[in-house]
Amino acid sequence: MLRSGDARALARAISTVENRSPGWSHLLKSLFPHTGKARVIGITGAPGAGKSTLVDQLARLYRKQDRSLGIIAVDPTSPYTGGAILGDRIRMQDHFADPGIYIRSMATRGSLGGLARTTADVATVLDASGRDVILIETVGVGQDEVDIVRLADITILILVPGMGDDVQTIKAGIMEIADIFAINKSDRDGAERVEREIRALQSLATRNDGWTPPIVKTVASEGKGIKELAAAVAEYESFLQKENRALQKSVENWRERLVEMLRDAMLEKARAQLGDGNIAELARDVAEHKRDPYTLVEEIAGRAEKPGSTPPSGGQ
Ligand SMILES: Nc1nc2c(ncn2[C@@H]2O[C@H](COP(=O)(O)OP(=O)(O)OP(=O)(O)O)[C@@H](O)[C@H]2O)c(=O)[nH]1
Ligand SMILES: [Mg+2]
Repeated sequence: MLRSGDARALARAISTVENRSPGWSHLLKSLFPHTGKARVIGITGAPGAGKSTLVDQLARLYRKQDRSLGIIAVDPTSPYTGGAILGDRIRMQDHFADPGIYIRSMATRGSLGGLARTTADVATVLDASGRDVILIETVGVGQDEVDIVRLADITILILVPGMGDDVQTIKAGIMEIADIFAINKSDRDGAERVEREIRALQSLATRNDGWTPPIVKTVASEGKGIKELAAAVAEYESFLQKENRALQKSVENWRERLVEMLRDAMLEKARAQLGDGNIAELARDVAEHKRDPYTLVEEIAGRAEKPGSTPPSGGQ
């Protein structure tokens, strides 16, 4: 059902992994062999940069090429634009009647298992359902967002003119992650300046893979520059196809994600050993110097390895 692209089956599967309902891990295990075919495009940028508008335009273009889409909007409610989800809904309403597009908003910060992991799992479900392209919209600021970007085969970083020294303040990490720059709201003054700043930064450091991220000017609200942006995406796609780069990138992404998944799993085991009350008790012991934290952590980690063991007791 899911793999035939049925929208209701898809919604059910996504809810299952999102809420960690019974069977979620079995579901993901059975879906994984059917993944890896979708092209995952991350679209990131400051609140209000025009991410949703751009996603909407890209979606339109890809639909014209008869490619099916999954769209994940990660945490679109920012403190700056409170009504963003509603706005997104209205804007994307055109697509609602189109079974070739499935849109999911993930609005809860600190959702079960962490935002990045849940987003990864939702993307897995969409991929297995046979979507050709998955667009992930995320505000590019925190660590979670950087992690989400790691899911993507291709990352588009949106900058807008008139944000002063925006480019300088963008974290180096985010800058490195951008495969393509879009200067949106290019109908405003200052687009050239932003472009010059990006070029200046690019001249300072070359990427290991030798790719120089192209810079595309867009006016998403008017649909301008979208074709050029899609062309830049296609160009990067063909760059990735050469010399096994797609696989290399995927290996790098999985290295991070595996560590992340392991950390979560280990922590869950340790937590199960402890219980919430107990950790407060132990924290008190350490604060009062009744115990040293190094031995304590070794003990807990050791116990988590052996199922059925008892949690360490509080101090005397
Ligand atoms: N002038 C101008 N306005 C634009 C352009 N693109 C988007 N906008 C407007 O900018 C506002 C924010 O656009 P969104 O697409 O919601 O931005 P966003 O980055 O998704 O916002 P959040 O999800 O809240 O972070 C909307 O009012 C858009 O109509 C553009 O190219 N030029
Ligand atoms: Mg948005």
